Amino acid sequence: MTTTEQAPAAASAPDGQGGGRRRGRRPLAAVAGLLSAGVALGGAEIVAGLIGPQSSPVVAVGDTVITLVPEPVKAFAIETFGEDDKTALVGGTLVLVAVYAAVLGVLALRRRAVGIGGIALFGLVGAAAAVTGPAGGPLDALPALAGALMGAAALLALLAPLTAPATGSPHAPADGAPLAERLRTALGSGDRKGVGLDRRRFFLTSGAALGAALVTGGGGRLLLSRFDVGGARAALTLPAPASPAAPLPAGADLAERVEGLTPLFTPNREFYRVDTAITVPQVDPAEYRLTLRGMFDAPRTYTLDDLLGRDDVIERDVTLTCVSNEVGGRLAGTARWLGVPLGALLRDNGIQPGSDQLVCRSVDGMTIGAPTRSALEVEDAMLAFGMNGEPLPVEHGFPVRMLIPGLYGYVSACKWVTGIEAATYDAYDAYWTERDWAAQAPIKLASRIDTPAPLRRFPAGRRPIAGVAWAQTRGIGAVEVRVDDGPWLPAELSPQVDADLWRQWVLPHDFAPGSYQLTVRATSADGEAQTEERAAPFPAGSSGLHSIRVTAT
Ligand SMILES: Nc1nc2c(c(=O)[nH]1)N[C@H]1C(S)=C(S)[C@@H](COP(=O)(O)O)O[C@H]1N2
Ligand SMILES: [Mo]
Repeated sequence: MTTTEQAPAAASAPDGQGGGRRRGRRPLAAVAGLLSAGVALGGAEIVAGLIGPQSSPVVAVGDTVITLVPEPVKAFAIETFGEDDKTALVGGTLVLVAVYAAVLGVLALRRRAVGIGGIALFGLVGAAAAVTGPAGGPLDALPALAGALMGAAALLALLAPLTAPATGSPHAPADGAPLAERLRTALGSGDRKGVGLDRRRFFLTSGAALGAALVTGGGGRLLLSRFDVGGARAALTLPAPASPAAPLPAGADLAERVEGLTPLFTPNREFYRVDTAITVPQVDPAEYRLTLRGMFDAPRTYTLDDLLGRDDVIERDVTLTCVSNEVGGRLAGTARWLGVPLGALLRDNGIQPGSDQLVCRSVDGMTIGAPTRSALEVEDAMLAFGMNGEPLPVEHGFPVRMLIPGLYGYVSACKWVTGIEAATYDAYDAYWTERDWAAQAPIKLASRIDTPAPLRRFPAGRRPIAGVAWAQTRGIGAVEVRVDDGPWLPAELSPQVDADLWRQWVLPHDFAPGSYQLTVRATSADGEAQTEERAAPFPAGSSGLHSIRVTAT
């Protein structure tokens, strides 16, 4: 494309010094760029609202970015922002988009083609991300493309008042003029005062663009909310377990008497969440299918009712842990889960002995590779549909997720699971394996101090040191605490009811005024002592003792 219109004065004053009436055009052009991006995003959202959530370029691009960002960046994001990693990613992406749009606006002031080209590129990236997404189809290109068109139109309309021809240059492009110029002229053919900068018209157009962006964006979100499955989830009735969880003795939860100690069960709303989904996948329970394939004699497909209606439903207390959990970290939680025993279901379908890996697929395209052997042999491995007495929360995998006690979530706990393929490790690398995390990863024995908090100052006197420790499938045998270089002192433990459930520990201690280093270590019920050796979460989970400094005053 060729250069489009340029006001004569501006041509000789490339830095915007073309006289008072034109001063401040660049900031306005940047605003024009921003508003055009808003119109593009809003326009895309409202079209996506008609087609479906998978077609929203905003979401699709975010998901693609998550898939593409290198592991160290992802690890940094999870470490730094924790649960808010996705908010941070969306925020960061929006900042980038804003900078891109503002720069485009300024460039387009002089060369419309650059602006239009930049927006087209923006649209193509969005369309490509949506079409190639896990639930994407050709139709899903529409929102991004429509949004780009609207954004381009907005840009031309917004720039027109900034580059109205100077006095004595009646503007009438010939039929052969570049398309962008003719479009611009058509869109910007308002009152021409013969000055280079028509602020009034710019602000009117800006107001219209902002309104359009907000209305289409909000409307799109509203339309998309009809895909939410919260209502269907609330309407779901869970079956009673054929095999209930082991009963907990009264007073089992030490947090009832120790302030600051993690409760035995993590409320669903506080349960940590780690996944790569920008928007939480919405799976309609009526449409839900779990398809088994691969190395089975007679693989079946199950509806949710098939699973809910089985007569072997189990209820178990299991602590789930993320491989990204640092020593002393919070990426672990406990729930009472309800579901179908995984081993029984696999055997029902005639799982073949040659399979050593189950490739679990979720609606969002995630693949999680779990060891077939653990799925068959770990007691309490299950396909869960209930969590702490409720249907699985949507963000924790509604309607069905997998759980294999003793394995980190990334190699066992596939959320929104819709496919289980019996395969081999040789034949397939799952998502995290491709990113160099260990293909197999048992949860490491760990203990954590919850109270006092690190670096806390508190009045001298007697107070409890307390926390949690876990060694799923084996159970915790003992927890000991050391104050500075003193002896290891045994802590009191919450009752052992299920080896897959963490144990709380508490040790009251008399603190004289001073500064102390507190360290905790656990021993599993089968006699393994927690290692002092430090390991980072990558590639197979952190290790080392949790040690904190506190001050009694
Ligand atoms: N579909 C899907 N399932 C997933 C993940 C994911 O990104 N997508 N993350 C896994 C990881 S790394 C962990 S630690 C657990 C976390 O489960 P939670 O979010 O319910 O705590 O889910 C696992 N299942
Ligand atoms: Mo994880």
